[in-house]
Amino acid sequence: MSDIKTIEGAFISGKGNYALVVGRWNSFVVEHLLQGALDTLKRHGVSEKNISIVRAPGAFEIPLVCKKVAQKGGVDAIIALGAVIRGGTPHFEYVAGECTKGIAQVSMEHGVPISFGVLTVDSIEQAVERSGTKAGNKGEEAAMSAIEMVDLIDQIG
Ligand code: INI
Repeated sequence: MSDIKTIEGAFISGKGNYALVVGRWNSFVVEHLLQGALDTLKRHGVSEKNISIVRAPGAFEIPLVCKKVAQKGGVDAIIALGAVIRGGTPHFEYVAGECTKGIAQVSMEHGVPISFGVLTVDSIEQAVERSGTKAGNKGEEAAMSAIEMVDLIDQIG
């Protein structure tokens, strides 16, 4: 047996208050991410009264919405959901880059875990694959990571 103390998050039933910040763009994909995240939270015992959904116009706005939610308080983790799909112009790079950077910045600034369930993909096909078909569901993965982080942060104290 080892004497090393290991701290790791468990998937404790029902723990924590969660906000899902959801971009409206590409809703045909994002709504599946949202359903996956909600299903995962509920199957891990999180009560509906401890879940809120906040809609943002697009991925570019997600970081500011996360910041306002974090500032208001009362949430243990935020789950950011959206889909940025590459088009024929550099627009994709700016939106995906700012969204990713902004989310990381807000999480560090406020000490609130924000899980990254924003798809950044080259095609609609890749987006569909990652929203509940052959490559899983990024919304579910983001919800799992949020549940784990809530418990981990609680244990670290
Ligand atoms: N927003 C997205 O969430 N996904 C996209 O693929 C996307 N594209 O491709 O343009 C997108 N753009 C909108 C952006 O997030 C802002 O809402 C908009 O620029 C207004 O600020």
